[in-house]
Amino acid sequence: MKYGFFDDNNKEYVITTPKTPLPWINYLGCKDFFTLLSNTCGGYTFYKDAKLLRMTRYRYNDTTPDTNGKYFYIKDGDTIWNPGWQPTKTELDSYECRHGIGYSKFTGVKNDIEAALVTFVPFDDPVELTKVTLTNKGNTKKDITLFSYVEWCLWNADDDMKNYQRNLSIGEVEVIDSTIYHKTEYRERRNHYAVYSVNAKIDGFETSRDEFRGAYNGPDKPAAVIEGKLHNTIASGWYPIASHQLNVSLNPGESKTFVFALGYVENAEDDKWEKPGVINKKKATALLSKYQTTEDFDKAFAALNAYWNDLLSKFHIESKDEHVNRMVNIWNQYQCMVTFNMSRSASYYETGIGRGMGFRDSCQDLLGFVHLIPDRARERIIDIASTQFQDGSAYHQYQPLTKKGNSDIGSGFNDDPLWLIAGTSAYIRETGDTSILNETVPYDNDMSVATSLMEHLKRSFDYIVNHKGPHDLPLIGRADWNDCLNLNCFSEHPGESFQCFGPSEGPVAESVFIAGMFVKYGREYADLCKLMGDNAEADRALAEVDKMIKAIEKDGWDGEWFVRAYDAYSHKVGSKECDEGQIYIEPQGMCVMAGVGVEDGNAKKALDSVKEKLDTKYGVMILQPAYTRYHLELGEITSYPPGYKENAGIFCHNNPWISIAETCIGRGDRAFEVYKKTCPSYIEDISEIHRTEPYVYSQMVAGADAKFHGEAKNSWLTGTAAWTFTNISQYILGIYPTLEGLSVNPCTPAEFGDFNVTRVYRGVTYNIEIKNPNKVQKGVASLLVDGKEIEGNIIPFDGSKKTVNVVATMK
Ligand code: BGC
Ligand code: IFM
Repeated sequence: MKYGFFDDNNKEYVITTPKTPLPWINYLGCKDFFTLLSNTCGGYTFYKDAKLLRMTRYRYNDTTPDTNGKYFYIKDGDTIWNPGWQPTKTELDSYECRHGIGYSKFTGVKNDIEAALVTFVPFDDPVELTKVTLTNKGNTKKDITLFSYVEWCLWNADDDMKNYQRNLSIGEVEVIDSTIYHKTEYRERRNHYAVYSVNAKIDGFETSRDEFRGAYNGPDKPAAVIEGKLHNTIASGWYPIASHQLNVSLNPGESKTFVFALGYVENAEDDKWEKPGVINKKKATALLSKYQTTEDFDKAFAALNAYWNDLLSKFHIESKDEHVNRMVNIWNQYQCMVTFNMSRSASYYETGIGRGMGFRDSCQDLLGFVHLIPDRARERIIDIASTQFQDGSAYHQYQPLTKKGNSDIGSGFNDDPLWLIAGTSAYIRETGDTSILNETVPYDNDMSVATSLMEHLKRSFDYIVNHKGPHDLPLIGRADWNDCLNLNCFSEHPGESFQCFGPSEGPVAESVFIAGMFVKYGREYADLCKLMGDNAEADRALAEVDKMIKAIEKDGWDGEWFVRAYDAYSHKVGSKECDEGQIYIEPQGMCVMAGVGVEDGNAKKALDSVKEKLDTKYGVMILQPAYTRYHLELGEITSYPPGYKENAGIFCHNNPWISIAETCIGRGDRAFEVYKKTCPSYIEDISEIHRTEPYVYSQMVAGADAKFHGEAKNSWLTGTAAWTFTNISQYILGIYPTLEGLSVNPCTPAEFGDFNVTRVYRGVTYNIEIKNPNKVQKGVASLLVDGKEIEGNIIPFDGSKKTVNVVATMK
């Protein structure tokens, strides 16, 4: 069952009922100012950091879900309603929500009044703009009242939820003409405030939530809206809000348009006060003056669309598969941008107050983002590397505003260092910009101990070399990619997941997954060394990689698949010797992607085992059989009920690893089968089972052991976005950036047919035509570059050209 449809021409998903199984959201904002916005107008806004600079309030675990947002109420006689249905939930005569790329549109109709909202964040200003157009579709004159509504968050979203004894006394607002200022905390050391304004003379305002709603009403029955009149109260403490009242008369067929602006303003220290105690509002006035008319709004909206069209044109496919076209050209790339911006901080499943930027997460997000805006990827790599420790290990997370490592979580996840190599290598393969390797980058943000980025990568590499266990495999530390595989955490408090009460790094527990990573990214590190002319270091690295391959072959192979790990007692994890958790997905994907077992047939065996033991119709599960009880020696992974999350859920993130691994052994049919199973567009028809948004990936789909097999959770902020884009664009479609130039080597299903890709690479546009006359799955018979046949798959980069025309014919 569907709750809407894709409108590919407009790059939108059109939701046709507000009653989606879960809130289906969109992200507004490209850089610093962000809004999460659901299909019923729920959500919140923040500047840079969802924890520290939260502008509007959201309510977690609320009994009526998703009832705080930026709402517009309309009072039409005795009827009060919202164009996005929530929070009054007055039945609408018609409803539509269009989530587009960086914007959303809502159209609600009730009793002949149509209210159309368009909302977005211009790409270069910290402001959310909403154009509200009210139209009288009937035959009689209408006198209605429009009310806006936002509830301010008192900036630090964490404190805002907990520190009532203080917070209920600190709220401060000011109203000048049609602009409502939220000034809470400005009087101390803060330098920022928020504004909510409309480009028309208002008929009233409200800044006290209790006045607006009535002390015991919910947002569905606000007393002032029912009364039809705001009380012009200036809030003092309690719960400050911002609401405008506009009385609107509409003749039959007439429309009126208003532009609302919700902005963030930051004053420099010496520019904070106009006179003692009076906030300097110059910047706010300047910001708002840019968006005073419908024309201003339309111009900024057109600029945003042009910006996105340009970004998305960097990779464009035309094939006969509409799902692939749509996901590759629009939604997958869009989600990559969102994950790049948010890491794992703010979604409808991440509160924005817990995790900030993940070290491994952000490094992986780069893989799907780097082709879009390489300069931002460059800056991000430096930020991430700046949180690394001198021994090569890393803070697991850092805060987006301060860019400092999060010491509450600390370090000890032994895969983290290698992801820095992965991200940097992807950046250099994309851009050819080796100057980044010479950048001076601090450790733990301390410039006095800075080195080149290249040295950071060496320390990443050597962290693994220097932390091996009894089988010469990498020590796992607190966990590897699988945060919940806590082999050194003998928790005395089993309920308290993720807290490592034992030693953070035991000398015994080892990870075959990190071993696979080391082979893959160790080779990429060696390639970078060679590129920088350090052949001796490259040889040393490759020798270490060889040792690791031998260790995997000796103790990381279980006969039919790769072992997952060794626990702190040196017992195998993910082996046929185990009662539960006999096979895990991660080492099968990572080791084969690294090329381990490809020659001797073990790769094929491992992937066949994955198909036989882990596959379901909704995707490949992370492990089987599911753990039915808590295992102290395995940690949090066994705390989940069978079929959920890391305990045998379908973790979408590592499905593309299997798909990529299949392309490494040339099985395009199977690679694509795996791709399809979790691909949102392919499963749109089962939205009632899947439940999360059909236009983006979710982190997890419940596995075969779960009660709700096929139900997804945790949409948007997942490494799945970057890895599926990497998989489809670089491995299945086969357009892979190497250090020397673009490689063309597709691995598609036999029936996929011919296709064309436009790829902007280092400023050059490649028009690539791929023909598959004999319906093979892999192998390029001839590669014509601007009419000339070349040897091999790599088109040597030539920056003097503007466009390059390529014809690849498969065998
Ligand atoms: C996992 C969660 C786990 C968390 C630990 C995440 O990466 O997906 O399942 O609870 O780490 O806090
Ligand atoms: O690898 C992690 C990631 O860092 C956060 N989400 C879950 C993954 C698997 O545990």
